[in-house]
Amino acid sequence: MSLSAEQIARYRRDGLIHFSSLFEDDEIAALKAEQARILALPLDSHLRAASGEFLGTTAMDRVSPLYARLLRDERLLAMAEQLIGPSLYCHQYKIILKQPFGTLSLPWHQDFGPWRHHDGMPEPLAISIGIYLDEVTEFNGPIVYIPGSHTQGLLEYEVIPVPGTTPIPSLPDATVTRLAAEGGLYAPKGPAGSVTIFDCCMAHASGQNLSPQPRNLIYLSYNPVTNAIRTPTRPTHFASQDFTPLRAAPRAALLGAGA
Ligand SMILES: O=C(O)CCC(=O)C(=O)O
Repeated sequence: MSLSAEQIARYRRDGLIHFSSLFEDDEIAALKAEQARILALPLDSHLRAASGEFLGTTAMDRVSPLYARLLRDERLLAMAEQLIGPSLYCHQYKIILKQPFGTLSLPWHQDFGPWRHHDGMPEPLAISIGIYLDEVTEFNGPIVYIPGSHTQGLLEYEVIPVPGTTPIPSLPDATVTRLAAEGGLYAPKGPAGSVTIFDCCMAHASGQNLSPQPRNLIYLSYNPVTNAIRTPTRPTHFASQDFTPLRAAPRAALLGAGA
């Protein structure tokens, strides 16, 4: 799958692009079944709140051939290469779980904040791709973005603790107020299988899931090998140190070889 010139121009302007139903129902069903299997494994790479609430998991490619293939899926990798160039590796791979009536909320931040602060990523060249495992509605804690905020580069931040994960360099209210006055707020909603691609300097946040429905999302973050992290301080399941470039696998391969 490749992006049109118009889509690329929109991405450069807004810092994100959203596709409804990019993945088929059978692909999402397989990824959800495999997610349940991964979450049942006793792994240090899981993310949990002190209360025991399950918040997510990371580095799924280490324990799941299906999730390893997803990283190489030509639909994702081809679009990423159009946007940030060839020779990409995966810096971070995670599933964020928003349980029904769950407490997880994420403060306003740019992904490049933690990647620079904790991992020593040199330049803000990476992108993230969110894949919806569930329908995302206004009720179950959608991510809220500020279109155009990526053009500001890395903004001044305050590092604040967040349950279940490493502290997040977060944007002060005054910064968010200014950015939102310029770009507005945008929360892409859509069925399972939808995909949002966003720049690592995009300001975003999300609130709690108020609904009885889960909101589980896969995130994979591609970074050029030439921009590999220099001074990692976190375990590798938060910030990979395998800088081998990913080679695209055909779409049919995703479900072709079993879990
Ligand atoms: O899934 C979400 O609601 C937000 C996740 C996020 O912003 C992050 O993990 O950096």
